[in-house]
Amino acid sequence: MMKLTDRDYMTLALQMARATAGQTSPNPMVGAVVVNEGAIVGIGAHLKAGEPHAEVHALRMAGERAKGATIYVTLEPCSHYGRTPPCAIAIREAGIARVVIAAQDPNPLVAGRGISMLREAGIEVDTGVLAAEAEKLNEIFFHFVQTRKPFVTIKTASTLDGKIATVAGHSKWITGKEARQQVHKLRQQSDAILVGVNTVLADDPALTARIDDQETKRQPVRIILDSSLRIPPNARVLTDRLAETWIYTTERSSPEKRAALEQMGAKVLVMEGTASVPIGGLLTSLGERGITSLLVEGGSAVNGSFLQARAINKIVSYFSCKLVGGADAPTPFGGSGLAVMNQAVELKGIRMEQISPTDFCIEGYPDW
Ligand code: AOF
Ligand code: ZN
Repeated sequence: MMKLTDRDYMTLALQMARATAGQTSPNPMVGAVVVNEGAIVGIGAHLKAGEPHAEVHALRMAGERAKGATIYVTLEPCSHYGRTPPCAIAIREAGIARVVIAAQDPNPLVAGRGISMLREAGIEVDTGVLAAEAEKLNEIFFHFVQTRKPFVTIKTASTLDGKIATVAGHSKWITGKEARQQVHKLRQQSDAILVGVNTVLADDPALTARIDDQETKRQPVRIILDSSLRIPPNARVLTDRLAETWIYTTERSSPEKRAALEQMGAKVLVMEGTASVPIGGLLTSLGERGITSLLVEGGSAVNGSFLQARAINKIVSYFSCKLVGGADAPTPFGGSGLAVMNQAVELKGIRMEQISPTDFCIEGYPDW
């Protein structure tokens, strides 16, 4: 049989980690593989926050065969007592001889301590195998654990001529079924999803994650920006009870309306000393409430304010090859815009995919 390399085993560990997308927040996705004399004797993934870490599942499966074995882990084994005891100790106690790690854990509680604990125990440690892949996989966790603010993804869907609706305000549908299905997967993998009240007034969206028309088990929190509380009481996000709804408002809104909305089960958060909800303060508040990822679905004004605040980590843009024209038809990013092209925000790490015969997706990371 062909001998597998460190990269091959790490690829397997990364695949298991990737398969848990949308179920581990606020924890990272992590996979582990235990190999003894060329045989895989244990595999595991971290399935859910509060449950055992990937290494523990893999070591339990390996049992006695972990002695003298190599463990491949996509993230540095932890060194702290969190909801579970340190994986570095579990690895030492299991008699593992060598640990191969993809990425270092940026969690300030770990940050290299897991690696030094293992080395102090006389275990051989190699790091950096497929590190870039492992860091990209956990881009949300890496961002949140270092900033305590959610990783912000702006999703847009426009016609080839850059419109998100017609001049008459029609927007159903710009992209086809395949692209819309991808968006539901994005929603399902986000802790929260955000729109402005204008989108609620115009479309009355449910803002839930649906796969094959079925609401998924885990639903993102629905965040509405509504500085004067114009949201109508019969809006779906208030009446359907399919997910939590948090409304960010300002002192301009009436206390009676706030009370009525809370009565309906919504959470109303009032930002003080400001006429509109400030994006920086919003992100701090969401981070404090444990939201690690935020999917912004616009419209134009809301997206424009995230752009103005330079508060975008990733853009996922769908384009459908059709034209609607119209000088007044809205585009994905409103606001005052830039005057000079050489000030444009460029994206890096671009990925492009054709989703269907007519639809494309381009994603990238603003280089602020
Ligand atoms: C690992 N393996 O599979 C995961 C790790 O609250 P706890 O005890 O689950 O700890 C969560 C932290 O542990 C998390 O923030 C991250 O630093 C690390 N996650 N570490 O060794 C794993 N999921
Ligand atoms: Zn751990």
